[in-house]
Amino acid sequence: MSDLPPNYIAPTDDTRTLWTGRDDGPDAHARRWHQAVQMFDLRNTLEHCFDPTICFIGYASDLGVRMNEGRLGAALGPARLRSRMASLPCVEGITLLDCGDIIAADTVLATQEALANIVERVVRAGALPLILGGGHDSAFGQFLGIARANATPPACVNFDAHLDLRPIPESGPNSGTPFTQVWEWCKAHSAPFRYAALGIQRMGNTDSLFTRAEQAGATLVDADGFALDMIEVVMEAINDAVDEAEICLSVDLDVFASAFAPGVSAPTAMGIAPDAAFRRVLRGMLASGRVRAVEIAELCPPLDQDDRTARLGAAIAFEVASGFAEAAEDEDDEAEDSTDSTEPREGGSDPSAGKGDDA
Ligand SMILES: [Mn+2]
Repeated sequence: MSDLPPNYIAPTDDTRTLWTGRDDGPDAHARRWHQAVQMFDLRNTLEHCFDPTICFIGYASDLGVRMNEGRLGAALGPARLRSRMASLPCVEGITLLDCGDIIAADTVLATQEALANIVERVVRAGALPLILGGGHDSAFGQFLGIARANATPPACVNFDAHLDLRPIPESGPNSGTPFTQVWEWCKAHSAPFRYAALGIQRMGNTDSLFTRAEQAGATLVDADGFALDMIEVVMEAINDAVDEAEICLSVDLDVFASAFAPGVSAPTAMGIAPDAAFRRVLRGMLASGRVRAVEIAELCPPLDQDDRTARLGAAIAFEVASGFAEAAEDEDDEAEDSTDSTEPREGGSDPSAGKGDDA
């Protein structure tokens, strides 16, 4: 394993202070994330995590947004997300580690490489990286980290108003090009490019970008796909796109309507709602047990209103933790079933959870 990148910042006292919130006492069933989360400095070796473990990694950079001529502020996203996650109730069986931040390097590519380094470490230790963004250029770093940790490159599933498949300009990659970088990486490594973009806006992308998506073999689900009577069709489309690969999952907060997510560089007037349809698709993917990393991208606190977008990002983090816990439990059950198959397999509390079993 290579050295830690110079733009890795281990958790500081300030990081710890962000995790402050309501305290209902030490009872295990009354605890909140700020009471459970441990600061972990990756200059120490992260030993193998036998319990389901989430490692928060801040991608405290909006360099890619700047290079994309977007509105700045996403570098402050990770700190805001930590504050808003602090009072979430603990999810049983999940260990939470805050591993600190990646800050902008001289270039977007160097920043992405630094993230990849950290993601690879965490994935190799058997934990789930939860990347707190930050410009969406993080997606290539996430992909690269998993691709290096595993034998086969993962599929990318991206909730986003935008395809993020723009040609890479002479100035280098930016927050609108991460999946072009993945595509090019796959070409260079003779690997299939597996990409599903969900919640895509017709008006958020030019015709030529849709043509590129077609050339890339991407699977697109537009915002209208997020209706309860469409879930099965959408899950099937995602399953086909993923094709049994492992998944790196992106939630770009601009996939949501600006009424829900005003605090992003590029708000979306007619974006999707964070409703049951969205949650079922998200849970379906987590239930597959194939999600190897998750990122919540593009939170821009200076543009937010009453922390609405930050709270939404935190709520998604909670969904991820809950879904991850259920998937881990299912895996345990399966392991037990293989030694003692007399017990019927328990379903989750969410009736949709089983639908994504082969996502
Ligand atoms: Mn994006």
